[in-house]
Amino acid sequence: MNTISANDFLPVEELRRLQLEKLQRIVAYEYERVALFRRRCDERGVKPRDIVTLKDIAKLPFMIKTDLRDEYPLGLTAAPMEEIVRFHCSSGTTGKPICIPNTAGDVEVWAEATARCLLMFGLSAKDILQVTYGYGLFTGGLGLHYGGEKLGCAVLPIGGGNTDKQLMLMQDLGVTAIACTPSYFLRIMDVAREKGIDFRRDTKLRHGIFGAEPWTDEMRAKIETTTGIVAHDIYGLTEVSGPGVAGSCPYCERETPGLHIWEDHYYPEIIDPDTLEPLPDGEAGELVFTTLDRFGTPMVRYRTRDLTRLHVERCKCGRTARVMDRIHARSDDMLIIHGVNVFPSQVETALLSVPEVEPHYQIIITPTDTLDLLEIKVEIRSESFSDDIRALETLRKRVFNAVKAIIGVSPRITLVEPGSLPRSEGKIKRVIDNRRK
Ligand code: DLL
Repeated sequence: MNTISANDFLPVEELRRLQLEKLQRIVAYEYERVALFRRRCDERGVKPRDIVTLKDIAKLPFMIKTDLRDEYPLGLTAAPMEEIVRFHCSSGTTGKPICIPNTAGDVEVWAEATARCLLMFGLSAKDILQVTYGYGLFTGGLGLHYGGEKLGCAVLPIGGGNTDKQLMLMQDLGVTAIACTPSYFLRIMDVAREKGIDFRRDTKLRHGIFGAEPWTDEMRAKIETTTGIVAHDIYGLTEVSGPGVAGSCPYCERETPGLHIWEDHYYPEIIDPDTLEPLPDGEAGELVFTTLDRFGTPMVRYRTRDLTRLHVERCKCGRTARVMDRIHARSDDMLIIHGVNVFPSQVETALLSVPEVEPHYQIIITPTDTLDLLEIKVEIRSESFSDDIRALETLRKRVFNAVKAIIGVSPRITLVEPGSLPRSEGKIKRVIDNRRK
């Protein structure tokens, strides 16, 4: 057994004991250092000493994304700045991002969790790992980078874009594994086809490490049959660390392989998103995490909004970490486009910054063979409506820039006549996501 994965196989009782110890430690730490958490615990009349069993976690308050936005930038930071070594950020529900400071220990635990995924996928120090996730505030690039290095892989930190160069280096260096969003890999497959590159014949690629956005079993099958690689699913979120919180088990005998959650670091619960009551293993609901080993910004009962189910039965591979279903849906309105988290409210904020357009708009996402198309239809104000094509094109570009600056994804902007978009007397349907059909 590799020392990185020693905790994968802990007997269940030992794992539960370890989790309880760590839970008690992190709750006491958070209570002492984070005012919002302390206030919410006090309002419920719960003290750290009330956490006597793992079930007592249900006494604690939840955290949600808007808490991170409201406490932006550092209100939930528990460690002093001299212990913080890195910030990561992710989209908030409006223009401001959420900000997660990490200590050196947090980065180390996260690298270990990601390395455990890679090891389970079948990678080793012999592999060359091309990291095509974005480097920077997004956790994908640096997360896979540190995880790959921890396992001893030779990491190629190329980041996203420049598909020709991706393929050239993949071939020249004999890359054996690539980590990127599944949608970007489809783009790589397309460019390879145009260039006459056959993955089986012309590359050494064997593993794809895909995540950051939902992807279907059909897409997995298409990738595997076209390229001959094994497509692994890696899951995670910025608030809890980044990629590597869970990974799909290649030994799983289900048709759709489940993902082991590294529960010695990230304690999972499933709750009913309406009643907020905990649900037993086997029932579908919203995934909630408590970070057991993070000290920069610990999260206690963080509501991910991702919908899934924890399996009742243990996995055949012998790992005791519980398994969850792949994530296909969320309980909020967050959209993931090209791996980037986008809230409709951000689009609205951007549109409202352009005085010539009305706050009547529609967001339409359409799958294509490669990257999904994000179209925003927006009505022009009647005073600004004209037949002057040049003026309209200038306005379209301004709207494009305003939206791109906030959401970070390039939309196709379609300006439409005043009054032409549907109106509603009830709840208006602004998002048409054709990927869900
Ligand atoms: O997407 C971290 C990540 C990077 C995961 C690279 C995997 C690979 P955020 O930007 O904070 O972090 O977005 C987190 O993305 O709550 C899910 O809704 C979605 N998501 C992440 N991984 C998967 C996956 C990164 N494998 C949000 N399948 C999460 C489905 C995923 N959805």
